[in-house]
Amino acid sequence: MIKPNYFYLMALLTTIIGLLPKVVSSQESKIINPDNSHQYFLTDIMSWQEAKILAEKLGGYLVTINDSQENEWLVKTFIKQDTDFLWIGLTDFQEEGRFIWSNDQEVTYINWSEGEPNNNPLQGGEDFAVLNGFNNPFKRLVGTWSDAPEKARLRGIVEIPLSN
Ligand SMILES: [Ca+2]
Ligand SMILES: [Ca+2]
Repeated sequence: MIKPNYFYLMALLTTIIGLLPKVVSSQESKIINPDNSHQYFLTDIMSWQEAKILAEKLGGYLVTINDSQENEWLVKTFIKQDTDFLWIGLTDFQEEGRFIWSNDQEVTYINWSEGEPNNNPLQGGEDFAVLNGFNNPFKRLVGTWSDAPEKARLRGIVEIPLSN
């Protein structure tokens, strides 16, 4: 069942949460993926664009998922029972229907949910990809991807390659 007001409600809730003092920064808990030795962490709740800018400031990028192994590791590591969606680096913001990684890496693997990306017109279009968690309201399979609207406020997955 489609809930068109979901993202609006999430944005409202996020605004309220944003007014509360932050106790712990999620940036403090970076995790290393043994397959590629890259560091990953979750941002606080924010827009895709804000998460992208934060990732780049920290020497990384919004996660690029290059194969099924990386996708599975991300699910195992970052998806909890209450996770709805997490931002990933894929976007068709520049050209509708042509999804690219925001750091210009080649798209070598995709894992869209059935029926996605749908650029949902009820959301005013959708140009920013998410990794679906257990609590996603559209009942997408956990670990598959959907496109979501710019107005959504979510945590994002940042990937930082080794610097040495
Ligand atoms: Ca789109
Ligand atoms: Ca969608």
